[in-house]
Amino acid sequence: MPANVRRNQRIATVQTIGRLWRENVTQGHQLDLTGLARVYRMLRLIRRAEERVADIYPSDKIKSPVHLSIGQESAAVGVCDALNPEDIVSGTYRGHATYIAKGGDLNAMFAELYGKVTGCAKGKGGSMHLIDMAHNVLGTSAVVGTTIPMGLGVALAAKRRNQKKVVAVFFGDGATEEGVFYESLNFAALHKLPVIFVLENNGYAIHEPQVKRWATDRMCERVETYGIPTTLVADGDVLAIRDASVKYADRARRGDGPGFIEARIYRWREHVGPGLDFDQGYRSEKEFEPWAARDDVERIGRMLPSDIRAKLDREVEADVEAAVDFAETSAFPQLEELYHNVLAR
Ligand SMILES: Cc1ncc(C[n+]2csc(CCOP(=O)(O)OP(=O)(O)O)c2C)c(N)n1
Ligand SMILES: [Mg+2]
Repeated sequence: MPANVRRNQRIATVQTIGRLWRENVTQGHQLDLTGLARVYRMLRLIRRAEERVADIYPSDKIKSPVHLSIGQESAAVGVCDALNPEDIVSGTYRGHATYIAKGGDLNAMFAELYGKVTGCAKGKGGSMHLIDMAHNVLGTSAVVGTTIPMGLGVALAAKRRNQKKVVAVFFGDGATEEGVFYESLNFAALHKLPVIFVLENNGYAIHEPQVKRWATDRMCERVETYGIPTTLVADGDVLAIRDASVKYADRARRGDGPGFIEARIYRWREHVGPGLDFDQGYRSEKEFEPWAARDDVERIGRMLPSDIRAKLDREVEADVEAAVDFAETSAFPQLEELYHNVLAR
């Protein structure tokens, strides 16, 4: 092929990708008042639950390390609000938000963090290993990237059984550097699996910024080449994330295969632990300011009539305090629990 034809083809490809890219930048969408109230309540519940975790943490009553999603709630809430109860989520060690947004039992989550026998993993898993199969929360994992293929396996089973279930697979920007991420994209696209890939892009893998790890930040373009439609939500808008999730859940249920959402969001607290870490030198408070100013918990809260918002806030406080009480008053596991639900050869 002559060089000028090859060059023109290359330009056409770049232009097509550019157009797709622009179309995928969503603008934010409307919900009725009931829907807004539901979304706000969930955002607020996750925020307050994690703020309580952060308060309690220094007392050493919480026995496991905690990776908080404070500031990142919109990804889990936007996606899970678009799912049905029988749909499934596969999440990461930064999984409190995913677990709560999918309807995971809050009492059992707090009890798990306290290491109590009433915890969702009987006190043996801690914060990074939340599970609630009654609400279709698959077990989360500390091993980066692993819950992507696990989610795909469940999606493959659901498809073979013709169950019309959708699996939302959550992962961080660091997880996209694992080879299994790309294998999973290809496998899901090839077999038209009912998956929503949800990249929670907070710009960091521990302390390493994305600019030092990725040659370009155009992840959606890369994913499009697998034949998967994508949506970039560059400001983490919960309503735009919800809208994309509705679209991809419908598509997946029709049998047309996976969709991909990149939600750019910001982790407000340290990578692991309850504190702020702007004194660590790897990121600046200035970078955080615009994210704090457009906090979705506040933004969505302001869309509600103040009496409705106040009532929801009271309910949330009661739910969180009940969960803390439940954890505090539950028993630790008996010693023999060490031998239950353990695989040994
Ligand atoms: C396979 C594997 N490699 C490395 C680690 C160490 N590790 C723990 S968290 C993390 C960063 C992951 O970053 P990202 O996926 O962006 O998630 P985030 O913590 O930002 O939510 C790494 C490398 C791990 N747990 N598992
Ligand atoms: Mg990250």
